[in-house]
Parts: sequence; C-alpha cells; structure tokens
Amino acid sequence: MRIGIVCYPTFGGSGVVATELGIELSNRGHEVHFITYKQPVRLELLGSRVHFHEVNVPEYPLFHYQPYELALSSKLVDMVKLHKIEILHVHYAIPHAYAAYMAKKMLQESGIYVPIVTTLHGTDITLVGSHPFYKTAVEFSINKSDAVTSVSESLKQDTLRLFDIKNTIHVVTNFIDLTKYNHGFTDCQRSMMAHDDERIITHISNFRPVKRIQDVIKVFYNIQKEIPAKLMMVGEGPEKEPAEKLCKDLGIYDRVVFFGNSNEIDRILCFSDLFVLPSETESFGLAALEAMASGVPVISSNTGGIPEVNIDGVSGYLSDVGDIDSMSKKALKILKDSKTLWGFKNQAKTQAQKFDIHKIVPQYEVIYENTLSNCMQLK
Ligand code: GMT
Repeated sequence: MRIGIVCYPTFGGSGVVATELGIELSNRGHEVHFITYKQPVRLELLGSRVHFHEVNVPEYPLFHYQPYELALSSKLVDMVKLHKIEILHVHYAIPHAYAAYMAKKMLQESGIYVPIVTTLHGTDITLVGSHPFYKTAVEFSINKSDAVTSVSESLKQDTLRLFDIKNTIHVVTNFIDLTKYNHGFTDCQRSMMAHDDERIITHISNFRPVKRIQDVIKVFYNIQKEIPAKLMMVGEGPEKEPAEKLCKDLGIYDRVVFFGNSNEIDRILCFSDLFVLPSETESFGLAALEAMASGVPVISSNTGGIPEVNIDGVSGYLSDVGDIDSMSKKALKILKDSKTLWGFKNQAKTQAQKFDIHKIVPQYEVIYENTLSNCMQLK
C-alpha cells in the first residue's frame, strides 16, 4: 500500500507512535509518506520506502494566525496525486482530520478517492478537542473519517462521552519495538549518574501541566528521605522551570538531573530503577510502556488508559491523581529491597510484551485494507 501519514513531528507521544508506525509499515513492504511541517524527530532514515514531504507555511503580515490547515490540505492533495497515495492516516484529530477531509473533498473533484483513517491520541479529545471553541469541527471531522481508532479503551469511552460520534471507534493501542529495549548495554553507564547504593528514579514527558511535574518532585523528595536516590527529569516544557525551583526550595537540586529533550531514552531507561507518571489525565502513557519495556516498574496515577498499561501490583503500582503519599509509599515498597525490585522489573518487562509492535501494527493494516475495500464498494 502507499500510505500518507500526517502527524506532529515533535517529541510528543502521538508523533512518536506515528513515526514508529510508518517505519514498521515500510519494513513490512509498504510505501510511506510522512507529510508534516518538519522531519519527525524519531525518523532518522529516509529511504526508498520512507519519504518526508514538508508542509511550508509562508509568513504573511496580514495573518495573525498562519493558516497551517490550508497549507497542509493543499500539500496532501499534491502528494496524493504525485505519489498515488492510496490512504491517509492522520494522527491527532486537530487539525489533521479536518485538513485531511478538505483534501479528500478537493481530490474528489479530480475523480480521486482517498480514504482517511484518524487516530485519536488523547489531548485532542480530552483537553483540546472537547473545548467549545473546537468541538464542532473536531466532531465533524471524526464523523467524516472513513475509519477511526483510539489508543485505549478509556479514550474510546471518553470520545463517545464527549462527542456525538456516529462512527465505530476501533481500539488500537500504542505499541513498542521490544528489540530496541533489549539493548546490549552492559552496565548502562549507570556509574556516571549515581553511586552503586543509589536508586535512580526517572520521569519523561513534555512537561505540560497535565503531567503534574510537581508531584514527581514531591514523590522523589519523600523517597530520598528514606533511601539514597537520584532523579532523572527528561523533557522540555512549561513546567520545567517551576520544577527546578521546587527542587531548589526543597534542597534536593543536587540530586536531580534535568536532561531536556533526549533521543537517548533507551539509554536513560537502561539505568533507571523506577518510572514516575502521576498525570492528571493520560489516554495511554507511551512513556510508561517504554519504561516497562526496559524493565523499569512504574508508579503512576490511575487515570484514563494508564490502568490498561500499568497493572497494579504487577508492573508497578497505581494511585489516585495527586495522592503523593500513596505514590511515595508504593515507590518505596518497590525500591527498598533488591529482590522485590528485580521481581517488579521482570514483571514490567513481561507486561510490555503485550504491546509488541509485531502484534499491534498488523491491526492497522487490517483497518487500512477494510477501509480501502469499503471505499471501493462506495465508489
Ligand atoms: O501527553 C503527551 O505526552 C503527548 C501526547 C501527544 O498527543 O503527543 O500524548 C498522547 O498520545 C500518546 C500516544 O498515543 C499517549 O501515549 C499519551 O498518553 C497521550 N497523552 C495524554 O493523553 C495526556
């Protein structure tokens, strides 16, 4: 198949999923065209089956807001025609599903029919999409998609609750390429980060308010009062500065490393003992899955789709959003004794295997095939 993928090219989970999906689809013999404003961060190699087409939005002083959707839908039309793309898979409803629908309509004028698969990722539904300023257009574009997927059962239920959806929503979870996490790093260069007797706690996110970064710091503060520990904070975003300030105020700044965005997540997870994800809302929690695949147990909130990924008492523990005391106690329960820690590490790895890329990507292929054959019948 010739597949066009539209996504955000940044460090966010939806962009990562779209990129890894495109790479795997190309490995499986499909021709993949990424269409977005920048080369996706995890897309290192372009080749005969992986292409990138940049969407340019020229600045014009009249515009207070540059019309990205317009540029994207024009680019989609051009690329579908030029590369004979058969299906468009758009990740994150806003504004991608809307732009794809416009492209589809324009292509129909030339007698070209290209179906659209929309994948809902989380905040496009729970935080942004359901906002009254966007809701009408988001609902419209979800209903006009030829197939809709969501990354967890929880997100599917949220979508049905928040919008009037006529389409079937197929749950296709986030996935993981386990080979990337069965790394050959022998000592993970752990000694560069911490002493032998220190536990390493890690958090990775885009540092948005929804991630409750202050909770990560407070949980760590409680942990390091009981056992020697270091905290690795990976990512960039608006909550980073306040987090650094809180570390200084609590007198733990020397025990916390702020990495910024990193392309070496696997290396950082390799030397981590515990991952903390206390989000306010989280449709799936790809970062938690990446941690588990590296054998890192997870302390998380029990919100959204996280309980579908992190199993309480198995791959880690779950607590109510904001319950720092519970999260700290459960973290210590895992960390205090090495035998318990290794038990959780192994269980986390086993749980991650349920989301093996080789199990999940074929589900998208089936959706593409069914969508294409339904569209053939409608032609
Ligand atoms: O919140 C993020 O980390 C970024 C966001 C995105 O859209 O890029 O992630 C969402 O999509 C991921 C991939 O499907 C999910 O694993 C995340 O749970 C989801 N984030 C939220 O729902 C807050």
